[in-house]
Amino acid sequence: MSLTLYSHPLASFCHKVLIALYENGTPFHAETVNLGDPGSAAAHIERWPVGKMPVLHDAKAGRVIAETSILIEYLQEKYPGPVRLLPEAPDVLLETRLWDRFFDLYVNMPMGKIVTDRIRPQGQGDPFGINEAQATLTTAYAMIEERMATREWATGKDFTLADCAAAPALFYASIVHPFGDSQRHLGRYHDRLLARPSMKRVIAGARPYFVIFPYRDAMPEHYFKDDA
Ligand SMILES: N[C@@H](CCC(=O)N[C@@H](CS)C(=O)NCC(=O)O)C(=O)O
Repeated sequence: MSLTLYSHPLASFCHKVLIALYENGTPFHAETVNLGDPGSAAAHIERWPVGKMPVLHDAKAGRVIAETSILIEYLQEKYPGPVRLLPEAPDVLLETRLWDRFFDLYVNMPMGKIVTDRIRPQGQGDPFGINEAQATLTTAYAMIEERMATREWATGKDFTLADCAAAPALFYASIVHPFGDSQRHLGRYHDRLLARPSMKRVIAGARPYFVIFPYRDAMPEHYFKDDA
């Protein structure tokens, strides 16, 4: 098998790429990176010195590819499947890239800030940064609510890279910063993302690790069950 994905089953950015791989039935081998283990962390830094996950190794091409959006574009280019995640039409492609950036930067990142603040050493939390992250999520939710009033997926009728980014970002964000009761379009979009078979498969792989999720106490109980 040519492709190895170095990732962690709980990590939202890893989920984004797993969704892309599952959507197209792309064969790959998953290797778990444990940044808490010095050996595993050192090996990962060797692959990609900034230490972020996921990273893809393509043995056939003899190269390492990092950054989720680039990685999904690489998969489409080199290992295409039935689901075209980066649309062909230039205007839709631009829209897809914009909303991919949006979900990464204004949903996934602030969500991650809130989650990781909980596991900082005692007295070293960042309340100012957390307030900023909460405010960013509030703004992002309002924008998604408006957008999803007229769309099935983030850029229209087709599932794209932007939805790969949205699914894990909104899954965890909805736990740490719940949607407003009136945000029905956002809620329904989230439901559609969770019902997507690729996302169901990602959740099934993450489920055994939910017990170590820092906001485990805020996670709806049904996520711990097989049919979630
Ligand atoms: N911009 C990066 C973000 C990747 C990222 O932040 N991954 C998280 C896991 S969800 C990570 O590696 N965290 C470990 C760390 O920051 O030490 C991408 O799209 O690949």
